Amino acid sequence: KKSKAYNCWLNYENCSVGEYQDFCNYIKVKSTHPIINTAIEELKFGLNKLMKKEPLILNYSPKSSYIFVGTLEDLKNEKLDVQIKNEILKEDGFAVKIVKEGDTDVLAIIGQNEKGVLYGVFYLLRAICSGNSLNEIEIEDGPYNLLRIINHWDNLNGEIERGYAGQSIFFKDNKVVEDLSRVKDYARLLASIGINGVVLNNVNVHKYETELITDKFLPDVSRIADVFRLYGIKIYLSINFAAPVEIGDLPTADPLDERVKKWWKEIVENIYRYIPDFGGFLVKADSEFRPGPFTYGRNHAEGANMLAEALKPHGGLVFWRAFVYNCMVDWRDRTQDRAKAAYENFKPLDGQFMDNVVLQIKYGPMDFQIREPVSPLFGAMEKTNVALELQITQEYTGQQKDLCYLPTMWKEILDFDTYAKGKGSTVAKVVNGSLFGMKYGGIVGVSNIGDSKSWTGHPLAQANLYGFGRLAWNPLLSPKEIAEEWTKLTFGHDEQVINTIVSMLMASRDIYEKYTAPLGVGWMVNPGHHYGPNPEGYEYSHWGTYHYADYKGIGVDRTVATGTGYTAQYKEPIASMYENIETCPDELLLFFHHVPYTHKLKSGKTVIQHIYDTHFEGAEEAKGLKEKWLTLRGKIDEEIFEMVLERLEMQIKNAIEWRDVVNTYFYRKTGIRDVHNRKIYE
Ligand code: GCW
Repeated sequence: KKSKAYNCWLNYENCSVGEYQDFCNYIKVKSTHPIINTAIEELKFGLNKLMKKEPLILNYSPKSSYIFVGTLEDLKNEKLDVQIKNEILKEDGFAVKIVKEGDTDVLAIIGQNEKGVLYGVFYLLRAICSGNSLNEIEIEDGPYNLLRIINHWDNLNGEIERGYAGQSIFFKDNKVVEDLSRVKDYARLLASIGINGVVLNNVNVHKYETELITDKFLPDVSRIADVFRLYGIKIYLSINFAAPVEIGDLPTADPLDERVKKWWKEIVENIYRYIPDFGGFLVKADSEFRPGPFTYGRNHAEGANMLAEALKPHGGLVFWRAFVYNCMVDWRDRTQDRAKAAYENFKPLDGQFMDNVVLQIKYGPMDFQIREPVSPLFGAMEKTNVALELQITQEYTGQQKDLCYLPTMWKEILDFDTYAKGKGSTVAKVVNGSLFGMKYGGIVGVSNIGDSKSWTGHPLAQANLYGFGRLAWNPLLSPKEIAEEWTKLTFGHDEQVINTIVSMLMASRDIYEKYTAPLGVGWMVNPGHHYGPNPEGYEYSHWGTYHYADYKGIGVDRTVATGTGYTAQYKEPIASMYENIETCPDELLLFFHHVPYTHKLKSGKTVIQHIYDTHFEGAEEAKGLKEKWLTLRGKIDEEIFEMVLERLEMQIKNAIEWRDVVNTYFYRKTGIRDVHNRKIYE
């Protein structure tokens, strides 16, 4: 039996059809398109749960009110006076309107295409379950981003790199799983939040995974594609750049070699025989020991374009990752700065990528830390399609043991002004292609799901997947309204439940940041698995991730004046804001500057006192999360309650560990006491 946690925000349990009742007895639909069938199936399922009665599906107009479901095209044969203005004209858009047919009121769900219809259905169900009144139901809505994609770091043996919620739902024992019913349930969840693409396998493409693009696996991969297709989701595969050598019989994978080009063309043609709407490839090249064009003295545009050429005739895309840096740095060499790498590698190539290449850029210049500045590459690539890569899985943000609601962070990133074309050049506008008039753009998130009961391990981490989809659809939404929406859909309408959970979610990122990483310092984690404190875990390593704490000071000088010069990668006035210690925001101070512990922050506190205070506060606030949660006992599903409680307890332990390790570390470094004389181990 599936637990309640399994149904996530699609449980339709805590609400009723209310004032929508009159419309809900009949559904009229004429199209038999597979995705419209899915939309009808979902509408029927949802309404049945809400009304405790199945609506009737008709292909003609009944005498009483009904719901009409169809595309703009389908509408042409109807006598419904639906006035549509703008938004719906966007690909995947939809409108919901209340219109008349003679004397009959009709609730019309109209999609720009079939996917739009499906999104319109999910919108209606969401609106009903959020308790939105009929007066407010009318909408014309279209996605802000064309590409709304989830990346899975799943391996064929079932393991998930950086997965904290069980094993892969796609793969097991080096095969695609037989029973794909869970994949269908996943597709439902994704479609309900507007996701339209999924990369099935890890960007680190190992031995077996290299063969996913061959006859050996394609029959099974296409079974997965069949499931997703019904929900309007395209599948993509991560590829191994050295595949022509590793699984072909070529002596080289040089992207300019004719044999290599031909090899990839044939591979691609074969894929499209199995999967006619295949999305394309995701590539991690020349990064963390993965092969790439550098081996052959070629640049990344040459590498990406070779694949793009093979995919182009079929309408496929290449997502090419910008996560390219030297991971064999000598820590003694202070001129080296990992933060500069993506920009240095890709900025010179702007304008050289084919128009079906999308450069996939991690949000920050380092690697998914709880606090980083936004990558200066956004806004710097003016002639290249770009996508923003976010990490929904909580590698560095608590690993789904600690609560960390990420939309608050993501919103800051999306709102960040690059000034690429003057004020208002936000990351949101860069990545949806509108700022520079690019053809493709979007938002990509690394998945946080696995085969655990609740999908996400921590049931409240479902809010991150939900929030990711909602922001990819519409970056103008606020993290708070997303949290409220998710909480209502998941837990119902009890005011206390909503207020408590929303306040926990909204505070969680700050709390996590407080007890882990002060002032923009990252990487004080245990090497390898990346959970728990280890202030010097990466300090003398080759990965290029340092904070340079000594007894006098801490932070990385990335200024032009005296440091690595990273700040120059930003446009003005951002470059100067970070360069100048007076204007650099406190929360990123140590990312940009090396300062003595007695340096006064804008808050008036010294750096050392800030470190102590935030660590004591963070650990207390972690305890507070549990206190809050305890007030909900009996008000929400018992099993979910216990699952969350168990994790909040782990979080408290973790927070205390962080507090004491970090405080002691800096006390020993500085010999400076906490002004409040709290317990710091010596
Ligand atoms: O953050 C690092 C992770 C790796 C990951 C890599 C990447 C998939 O620790 O596990 O590899 O980033 O994004 O390629």
